[in-house]
Amino acid sequence: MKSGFVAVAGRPNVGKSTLVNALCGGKVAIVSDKPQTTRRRIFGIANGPDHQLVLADLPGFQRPLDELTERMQHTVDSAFEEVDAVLFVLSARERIGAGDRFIASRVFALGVPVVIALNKVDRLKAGHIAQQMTVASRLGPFHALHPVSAKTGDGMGELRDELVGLLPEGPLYFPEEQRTDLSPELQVAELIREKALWLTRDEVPHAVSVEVEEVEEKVVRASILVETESQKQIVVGKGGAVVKEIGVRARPEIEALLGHPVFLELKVKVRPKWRRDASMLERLGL
Ligand SMILES: Nc1nc2c(ncn2[C@@H]2O[C@H](COP(=O)(O)OP(=O)(O)O)[C@@H](O)[C@H]2O)c(=O)[nH]1
Ligand SMILES: [Mg+2]
Repeated sequence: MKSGFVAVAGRPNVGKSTLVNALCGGKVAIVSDKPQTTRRRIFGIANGPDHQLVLADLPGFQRPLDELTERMQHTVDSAFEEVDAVLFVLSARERIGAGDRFIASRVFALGVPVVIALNKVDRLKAGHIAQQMTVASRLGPFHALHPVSAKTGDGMGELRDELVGLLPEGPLYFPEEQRTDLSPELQVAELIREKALWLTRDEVPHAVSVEVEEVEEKVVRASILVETESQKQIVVGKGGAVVKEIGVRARPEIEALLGHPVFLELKVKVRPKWRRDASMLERLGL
């Protein structure tokens, strides 16, 4: 039995969470086109007949701006302390530049094998992919470099085999049927937040958090927290249209997660400066 931990690093939006989901064969981490979607460390667990690969999906490296981002950066730093390998994700669709080199300087200093995944190669021309692979290969002494598409699944089998090959002999860290370390309540909260992220923009996504109050047999009660009255108006929408749409999109996924139908009761609440409030962050599990 081979088992171990692999930290996932890379700039915001390169597809880290999408990759973790693809490797785990199901949704463990929420995905959006907004930066800072991933706020906490999430373990995605990929089980095979002879292995357990635990992937740590992480917030992006960033300069801390407030208590929330400070905690996020601490999460990232401590996650790298004891891993068997790093999966360094790049986007083939964007220029590989200073942001990637900054992360490279950190991951190549860890002293564990670094596997580079050049993601988002779907619909890119072979020449363009080759060019990006050359640029990627200059980032540091990588162990392997895989062009992949987390979206189409292209190259993912090879990437998974590569990572499993780097794991030591070890025990099962999680029960085989478990795909993430998040509690059902936190998974529900994340699913709701994902829908809120897709339906809002500008500063609103950064100001949104979700607190699940109750997961009962038939009812899930949750609050969407924002920082100001005007953000609340946006998230509620005209005649409640936006919060309703969040519910319409989140409910089927919550039902799939819990395995039964539920009534989803969503409220939108103003919690001024929750991102700077240590006790609020504790309550949200951040
Ligand atoms: N075309 C394409 N888009 C992708 C791929 N992987 C992720 N994305 C998109 O990139 C955006 C950011 O993905 P996400 O996983 O949240 O990135 P993260 O911030 O690195 O975790 C989302 O809109 C994804 O749908 C891919 O392989 N191909
Ligand atoms: Mg993410």
